This record gives sequence, C-alpha cells and structure tokens, in this order.
Amino acid sequence: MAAAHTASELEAYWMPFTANRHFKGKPRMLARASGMYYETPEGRKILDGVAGLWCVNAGHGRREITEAVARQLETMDYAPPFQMGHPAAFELANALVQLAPTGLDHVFFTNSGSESVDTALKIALAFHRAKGDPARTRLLGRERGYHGVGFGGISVGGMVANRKAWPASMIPGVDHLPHTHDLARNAFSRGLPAHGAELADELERLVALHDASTIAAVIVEPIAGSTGVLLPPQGYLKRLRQICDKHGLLLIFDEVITGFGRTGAPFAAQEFDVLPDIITCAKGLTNGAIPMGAVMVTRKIYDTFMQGPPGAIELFHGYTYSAHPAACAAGLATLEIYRREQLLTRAKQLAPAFEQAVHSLRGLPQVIDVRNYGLVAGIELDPIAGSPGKRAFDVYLECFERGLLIRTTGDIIALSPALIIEPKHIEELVAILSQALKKG
Ligand code: PXG
Repeated sequence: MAAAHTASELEAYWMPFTANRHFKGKPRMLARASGMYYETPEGRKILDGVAGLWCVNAGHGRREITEAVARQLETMDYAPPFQMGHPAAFELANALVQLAPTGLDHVFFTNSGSESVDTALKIALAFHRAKGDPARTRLLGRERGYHGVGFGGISVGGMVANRKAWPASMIPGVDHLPHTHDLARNAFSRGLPAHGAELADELERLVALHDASTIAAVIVEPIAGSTGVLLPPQGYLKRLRQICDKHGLLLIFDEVITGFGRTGAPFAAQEFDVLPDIITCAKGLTNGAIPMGAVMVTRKIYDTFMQGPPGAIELFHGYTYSAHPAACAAGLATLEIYRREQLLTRAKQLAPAFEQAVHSLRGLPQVIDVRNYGLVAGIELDPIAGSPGKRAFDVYLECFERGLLIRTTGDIIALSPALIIEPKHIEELVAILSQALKKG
C-alpha cells in the first residue's frame, strides 16, 4: 500500500537533527515494525541495526508493553506527580533500584535523556548547596560528549555542531576533559582500547586550574555513543572515579545509551565496575515505546536533601509528565521482558560473534577503524576531503536501499542492534553493510 507524499504534505513537520530539504526531496518512511525489522509503507523489510535509536532493546512490537500501556490508560490515564502518587511510579522506582548498581537507590523520573541530564546537573549543584558547599558550581564534561540538547546538556556536551549556534547561552563555569579517541594508538581494538587511561589525569589538571572547591560534578558517557562509539580506555573510568573521590566531586554517568543491557550488564557502571554517584538513563527504560527517562542517585545524595523542615518541598524540580502512568506501565512491562528473557546480559554472550562479524569489515574501502563492545560497534571511514560526513551518509543511504538501518555521525557508522538479535541477523547486517561499503 504505497502512500504518496507530495512535497507540500511533508512541509509542516520540522524534522529534528535531519537534513529537512534533502529528506523531503526523497523521503525515507517507516510504517511498521516487528522484532528486528522495520517495514516501509511499500512493504520493504528493513533490518534495524540500531534498535530504533539505541532504545528498542527488546525488539519491536512487544505485545506485553502495548497491553500494559493500554490497560493503564484505561484504568487511569494521568495522575499529577506533584504532591500525589500512583502505584506504578513506586513499583517502577523499586524495580529500577533492583537493577541499578548497589548504592544507587533513589529514582527521579523524567521524559527523555535530555531531561535526565539537566535533572542530574541540577541535583549535583543543589546537593553541594544543601550540604553547605555552595561554591561548588562548576560542571565538567568532555570533548565529543553528548548529553542531549537542553542548555545544561549542550554546555557540558562537546559536540561542536550542537553548541556553536548558542555560544552566549551556555551555562557558565563549565570546562571539558579531552576525549579519549585515539586512532593512532587504538585503531581496530577489540573491546576496550589499551591506550589512554592517563587521559583521566587531565581531571587533576582541571582541578588544579579551577580548584576543587569550585567544582560540583563530572559528567561522562561510559561509552560515548552519539559522537561515534568512543570506548573508554582500560582503567580510564576507574581513574576518573578515584580523582573525583579525592576532590569531593560527584561523578555522573550518562547511561542513556549504555543503560539496559547494551554492554552486557544492566548498566555500564556494573560492566566496568565503577560506581558513579548519579546515573542518567532513558531510551531502553521503556523499550522506546513511551518517552521516559530516569535519574538514579545514591542514598547520600537523597538524604542530603531530606533535611529541611518536614512538609517543605525538598527539590523544586519536576515535570508534568514525571512518572506518567503510561510510561511507568511501559517501563514495568519492559523490565519484566528483560528479566524473563535475560536480555540485559545477552550482549555478553553475543559479543564474540558480533565482534568477529564487524571486524570482518576491516580492509574494505575507506574503513580506518572498527571498534566494539557488547552489542555496540563503530566503523570509522576516511572522510572525503572537503565533505565531512558525506562518505558515511552515502553508505547510510545505500544501506537503506538494500534493507538495513544504520546510524551515522560524521564519518562514523554506529551499530547498536536490539538485544534479541540472532546470529542470522548479525550475518545479514554485516553482509548488507559490507556490500554498501564496497559500493561507496
Ligand atoms: N545522553 C546521551 C548519552 C544520549 O545518547 C541523550 C542524553 C539525550 O536523550 P534524548 O532522549 O533527549 O534524545 C542521548 C540521546 C545518535 C543519537 O545519533 C543519539 C541520541 C539521540 C539522538 C541521536 O546516536 N542519544
């Protein structure tokens, strides 16, 4: 059933992070989804190599989620989250705490990764203030970091294109660690790269420059996803943790992408055995079915806020849709699927086959790096001189024509398939990508 789309029908929707004019000239539409596949309006099957956008970790069209959401909406469509509660919100918070690294035992709900990041930054600043250390106002992010698109997130983020249009609007007092991407030393690494742990010592340099007494928190993605799958060098995250401890800085892991099984454990904090003070998450929390995010904090942080006069609101922050009943229902159903199908550790079993498959792309035209961890991989291409990003985007278009959805950022291809992926899908994915790379 082909749906014709005239240019005028496509005009009103201002598409996010999209080349609108290019897209509207030659639209790529998705109409249905089930398991590992999308389907176009014409009925063409597209293997989903990126779990939607790193979020549909249990695969598409999970009936349990649909039914739980429908049931919830029929029972109670909405409940105000301020000064009122509903059972599913508390159930989901408890379920998340069960899954989270030991010690992160309180949950604040948001509606997206961007809101989770801004919430985490605000909690970090307010925490120091609440414990009588109000001069700790600086936030440290990292070059090439992605923390969503709020003003807080773009301030601590380090993706130039996402920041350069708003130079005067960033939150003040932010500085950045260097990124850890080092092709000269680490190209074609399998798993965590061997070189670069010493880059964590740059945090000592920033502390020396600004003085610890002015710094509230450091935020990093354990694996930087959006910026092109940048893996933490072996030992790097542990070193960051040690330096944060030494100077009283909170460590925030932005696990919007790494959360919910991407690395082979529920959270990357567990996989890499580093306990942050705060974890931000979203995406896989509801399998992408209903927007939702969460911020998990330690008891110490929560308790620091619980000291004012009883009856006083402790944190003046929240969203109309924090802990929305439909999102909570989706979250509970999603976590139950993850538990029943043991999906949050499945990436560990599949990683060797996935690693083998993606590294078979080494040697194809323009491939200058292949890197992987769990069920995530980055394939970096040599840019076309004067046209950064074009080489990878052409491969993206070619893959879509051949029935595969990938994600590109600059000249890096990212793969992050749903955790239900089977070996036959890995084969199909790499076969199509390989054909597309050969053509490019
Ligand atoms: N933090 C991280 C680490 C993310 O990856 C966000 C925050 C923001 O989440 P929301 O829900 O506000 O979009 C993200 C989002 C890509 C891509 O190309 C990745 C994201 C978003 C859009 C594109 O890989 N991650």
